[in-house]
Amino acid sequence: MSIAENKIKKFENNNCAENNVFYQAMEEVIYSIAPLLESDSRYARHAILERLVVPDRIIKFKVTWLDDSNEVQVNTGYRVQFNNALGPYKGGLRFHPSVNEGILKFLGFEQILKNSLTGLPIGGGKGGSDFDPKGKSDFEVMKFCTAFMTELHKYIGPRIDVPAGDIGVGAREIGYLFGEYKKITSSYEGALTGKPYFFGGSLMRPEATGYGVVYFAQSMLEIENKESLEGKICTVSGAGNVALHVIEKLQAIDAIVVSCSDSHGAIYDQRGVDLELLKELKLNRRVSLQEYVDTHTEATYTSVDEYPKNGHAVWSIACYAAFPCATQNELSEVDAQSLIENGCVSVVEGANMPSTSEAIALLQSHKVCFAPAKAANAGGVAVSEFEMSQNASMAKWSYAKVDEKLKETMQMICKRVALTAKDYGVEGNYVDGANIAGFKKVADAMIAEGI
Ligand code: NDP
Ligand code: 2IT
Repeated sequence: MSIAENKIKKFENNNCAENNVFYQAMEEVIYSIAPLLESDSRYARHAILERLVVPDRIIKFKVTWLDDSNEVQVNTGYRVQFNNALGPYKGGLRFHPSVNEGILKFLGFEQILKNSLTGLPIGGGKGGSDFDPKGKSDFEVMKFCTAFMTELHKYIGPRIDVPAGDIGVGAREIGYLFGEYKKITSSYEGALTGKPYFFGGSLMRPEATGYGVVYFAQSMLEIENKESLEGKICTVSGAGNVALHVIEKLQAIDAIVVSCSDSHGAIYDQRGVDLELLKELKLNRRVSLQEYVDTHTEATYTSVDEYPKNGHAVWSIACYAAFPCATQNELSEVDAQSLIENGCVSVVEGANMPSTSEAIALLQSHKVCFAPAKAANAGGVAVSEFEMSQNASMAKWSYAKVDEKLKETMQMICKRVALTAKDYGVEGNYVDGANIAGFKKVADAMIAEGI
C-alpha cells in the first residue's frame, strides 16, 4: 500500500456522507504531497498531515430570528477555524440550505492551502449557515445576520479570525454583519472583509476573485505556450459574484463568453452574453436567469431537468476555455468528456472544487491545461488581505494599486505552482504544484511553531 493510500485509509475510518466533499478535497491533497511525505521525514515526525486534516475548532450555534410575519425561525450557524499557522483564520461565510459541517470543513481545508499560496499572512477558516437568503426580504436578511453575529462575534476579530463572503453572502450581508459586530463590541475594526467601500471596504474586492481567475488563466496559457484568450470562445457557469466578474474581465480582453448558469438552468447566447442584463437580473432583481431569453429571444435557456445525464448544459458547448464558477462538483466526468471532444484547451476553476476528481483526471490525461481553484481563485482572499492591511493602517488604496497588486499576486502564484510541479517531476500538473507549494509553507510553519 502506498503512503498516500495508507494515510487515506487511516483518515477514512470515520467517513460519513456529510463528509464526502471534505474527503474528496483531502484525498487529492494527500496524493499530491505523498512524494514530499516520503522524502522528508520531518513531516511524519511532527505528524503534520494528521494535525492538518483536523480543524483547530468547529464552533456550531443556534440562530433564532423573527421573519416578516413575526414567526420565529431557527437555523444553525458554524465557524470552522481550521489552521492559523500562517496568520489569523481567514475565509468566507456561506449562506445556503445545503450548508453543513462537511461542506465547511472542505472549504476551510482548501482555504488553508489557498491562503498559503498567496504568500500573505493568513490562516484558513470557513463558516456559514443553512439559512437561505433567497426569497427573503432585506429586513429578514438583516434580522438573520444580526442574530448570527450575536453568537459569532465572540470568536472573531482582526487578529483572530476574519470572515468574508461566499455563496449567498455579498456586500449586503457583510454590511449587516459588520453593523452588528460594531454595535456589540463598540469597536470599528476590520473583523470582516468584503465591506462596502464607503465604510471600510477595499476598492476592487467585489471584482477580485473573478478578475484574478482571468489573470491566472492568462498567465497559465502563456507558460504553457497556448494561444491567448483574445477572440476565443469561453464558457462560464454560475451567475453570481465570481461568474459575473470572470465574464466582465473576459469581455474586457475581447474573449467571447457564450454561457452562464444559475441553480435552475443555463443560458447559451452564441453572440456573447449581455452582461448588463445579467447584472440587472442576478444582482439587482435577484431573479431566475430564465428571464434572459425574454430580452434575447435568439439565446437558449436549458433548465436543470433537461441537462445531459450526469452532466451540466454549459459544458456541452464547444469552447477554447471553460470557467466553472458556481459550486462544488458541477463539472463531472461526462462534462470533461464533452469538453475534450469539443476541443477545449483549458479549464480554470473559479468556484471551489467545481470539478470532480474523475473529471480532473480525464482532463489532465488529455493534456487540457487545468487550473485548480485553490490557485486560480485566490485573488478574492488576496484582496481581502489587502482590505485588512488598509483597515489596520487606516489607509485607502487606489483602484490601480489594488489591481496591480492583484495581477502580480496571481502571476506569482501561477509561476510558483508551475515551478513546483516541475521541481517535483510533474511538469504541467497545476493540481500537484498547488498542493505541494501550499502545503510546504504551512507545514514548515507548523514545525517551527511546535505542537
Ligand atoms: P454567489 O452566491 O454570488 O453566486 C453563486 C452562483 O452559483 C449563483 O449563480 C447560484 O445560482 C449558483 N449556485 C449556487 N449553488 C448552486 C448549486 N448547488 N447548483 C447550481 N448552481 C448553484 O456566490 P459566489 O459567486 O461568491 O461563489 C461561487 C463560487 O465561488 C463558490 O464555489 C464559492 O465558494 C467560490 N468562491 C467565491 C469567492 C468570493 O470572493 N465570493 C472567492 C473564491 C471562491 P442562484 O443564483 O440560482 O442561487
Ligand atoms: O473561497 C474563498 O476564497 C472566499 N470565499 C473568499 C474568502 C475571503 O476571506 O475573502
